[in-house]
Amino acid sequence: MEHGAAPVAIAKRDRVAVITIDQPPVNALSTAVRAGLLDAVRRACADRDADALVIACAGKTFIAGADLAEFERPPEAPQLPEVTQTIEDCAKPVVAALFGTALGGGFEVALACHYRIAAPGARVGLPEIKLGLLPGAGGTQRLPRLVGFDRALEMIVGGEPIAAVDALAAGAIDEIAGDDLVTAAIAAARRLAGASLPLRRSGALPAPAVDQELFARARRDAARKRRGQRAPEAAIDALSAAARLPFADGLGHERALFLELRASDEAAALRYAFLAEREVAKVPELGPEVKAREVRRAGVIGAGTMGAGIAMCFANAGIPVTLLDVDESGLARGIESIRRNYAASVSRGSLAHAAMDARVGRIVPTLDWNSLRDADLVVEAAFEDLDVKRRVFEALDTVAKPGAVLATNTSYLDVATIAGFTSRPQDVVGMHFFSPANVMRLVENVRAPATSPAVLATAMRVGRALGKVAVAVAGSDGFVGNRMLMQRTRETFFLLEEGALPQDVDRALVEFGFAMGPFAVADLSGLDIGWSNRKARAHRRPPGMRDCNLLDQVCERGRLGQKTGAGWYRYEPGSRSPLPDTEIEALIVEHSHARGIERREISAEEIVGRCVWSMVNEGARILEERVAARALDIDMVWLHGYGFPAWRGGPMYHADAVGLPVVHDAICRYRDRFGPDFWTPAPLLEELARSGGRFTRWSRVAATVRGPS
Ligand code: T1G
Repeated sequence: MEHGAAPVAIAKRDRVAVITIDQPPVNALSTAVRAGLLDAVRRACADRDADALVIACAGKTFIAGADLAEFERPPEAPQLPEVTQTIEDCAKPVVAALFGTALGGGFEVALACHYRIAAPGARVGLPEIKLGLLPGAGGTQRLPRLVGFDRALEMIVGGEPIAAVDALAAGAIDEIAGDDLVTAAIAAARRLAGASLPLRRSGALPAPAVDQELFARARRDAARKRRGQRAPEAAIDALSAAARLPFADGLGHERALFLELRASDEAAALRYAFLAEREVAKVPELGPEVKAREVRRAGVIGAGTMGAGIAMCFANAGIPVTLLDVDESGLARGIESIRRNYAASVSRGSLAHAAMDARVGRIVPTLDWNSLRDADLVVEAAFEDLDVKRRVFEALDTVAKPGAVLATNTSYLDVATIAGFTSRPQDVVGMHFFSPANVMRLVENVRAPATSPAVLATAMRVGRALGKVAVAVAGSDGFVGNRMLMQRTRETFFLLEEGALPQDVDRALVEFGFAMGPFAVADLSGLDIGWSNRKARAHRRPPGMRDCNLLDQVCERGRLGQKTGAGWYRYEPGSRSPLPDTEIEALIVEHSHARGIERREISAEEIVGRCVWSMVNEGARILEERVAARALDIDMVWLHGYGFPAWRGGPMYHADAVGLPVVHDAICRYRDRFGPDFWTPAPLLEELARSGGRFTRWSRVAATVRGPS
């Protein structure tokens, strides 16, 4: 589209007015697009030489929704409901030509049209819930009239787009086109104009009969799955209004709920998270001159849980991968776990059998190091021991081709040291995946001092190609995620010895919004991981510094979590539900007594405060030390790797939203109570709290994603 050109154009074909929106990158419904579309529809409706209208888009997708950039200011006229109502009321047939992703307001425009035709690969949906919103231009009123309330609840409260073929089966669209979508849309418009097909206005259709119990069930589900979030409840409210109220009243009810959510902190945080997920891919230090290397073939060393999961990531992305292990039975176990994983997806219906075969076919198991000769990138996922890493990278250095990127999946060891085991440290980078690697979306890409910009750029691009949220960080003990996690873990143990129990800490953090509490998560992944880490780090603890060894005591009793039937909780045979255990309570109370600690009632507020602010304070240090360049890098690590609630934006965004002076004061109170060892405010936090600054607006490079207003 020519710069400054109107984003909406009309062209007549065969007496059909074809209205084309052209607003890269995703034809978002900016004020200019809404105004242009409204004007075009009005003109075409009044045009004697046009018998029908087609609404189409140029570029890579049909309208992908409202323009999120406009949400920082009050809604401007014309508002979308005026546009959709004008389309629906048009006396001439209006056909929507859908391709790419017709989402949110874009799909609401389509629902207001009299006929929807889609390209075979199109996807349609109302994902507003993921942005803390609900459809605000008729989606909750028109969709159930087309697909029924069951499906409408699933699409709106679930927020997942559906494929064209499913949308056709559900009645959300009317036809799937062949190759030429716009021509097929014009043909449909002509048919409608020729009155050979009934003109259907979705708003005029009767709302299907529905048992209100359906909405009650949906509310219970939302309260369980989306605790603390307002949007799901509001969406269900709007849908139940569609069942009870006349169309126009339902629209009014929907709009009022939409405007309430539009102004909410939850929506602002989710918008930040959406834009930050895109911004995190743009690493400030990697200018356009830095070219990533091509990765057509990959290698993975180590067929254990992580290695097998990483190999699946490459296979899922269509990249052939050689999976090497030094142990034949280990390799066999790895391949077997991969097959089992895919078979489970096939039996759940989330993967076709043919796709499973194709993916398994892309993974080539081997015991022969020479098989890695052709790999453009190799990820090492061997046992977390420096000596093992040395042997692996020395061997890899002899077989990998020049220019290959050598990545290590270490989660705690120093990437620079590992790079030093090779003759090409500039080609070594950390790619820290999270377990299960084929599920967790986060990859921390760790640059060591010698890592070349092209190698970091390659790791970033591969991360995106694997469908991951790749975050560039610098080497540091625990990188970003684990470094902050260590602060929280420390506080959770101190809280136990001061008066809390595992279920108290977990309940408080779950109420705060985490999917699971730290003690339940530890039991799930196995306490021996944390225990061996504690032992490996014992020599680093300064003498006299407060330490709590409750984890050691629990593990020494053979309680390693779910896999041993007991850890911080006990588990009934075959059950994963954590049950408070009197044996653990007795152990903790005895421990406090032995330490001369008088146990006290600890509020959920204190539990959350100490767990979250200890992380935020460390996050400030991470920014000061350039381990992360921006607050959004830290927030994306925690949203996509550690289950921080997205509707709070991330730890750094959350601190900004609460107010840094408040956070600073809380940390000072903890310092005064527990001492400066762990609770000295980071200089950056002090400076920003004093100057009225914000983490999300602070970075050594200009901030591009706005924090809380
Ligand atoms: N508004 C503004 N910018 C947007 C945008 C939007 N809705 N969607 C994407 N972008 C930008 C994005 O930031 C990036 O910018 C570029 O487009 C490419 O995006 C009234 C209120 C469409 C599936 O939730 O899910 O309608 O980084 O990297 O992987 O009821 O973007 O290049 O500068 O993601 O190909 C509902 C959101 C809005 C859809 C494309 N709509 N978008 O994915 O590219 S609420 C959504 C997406 C609403 C109404 C309500 C995806 C995509 P930059 P990308 P992609």
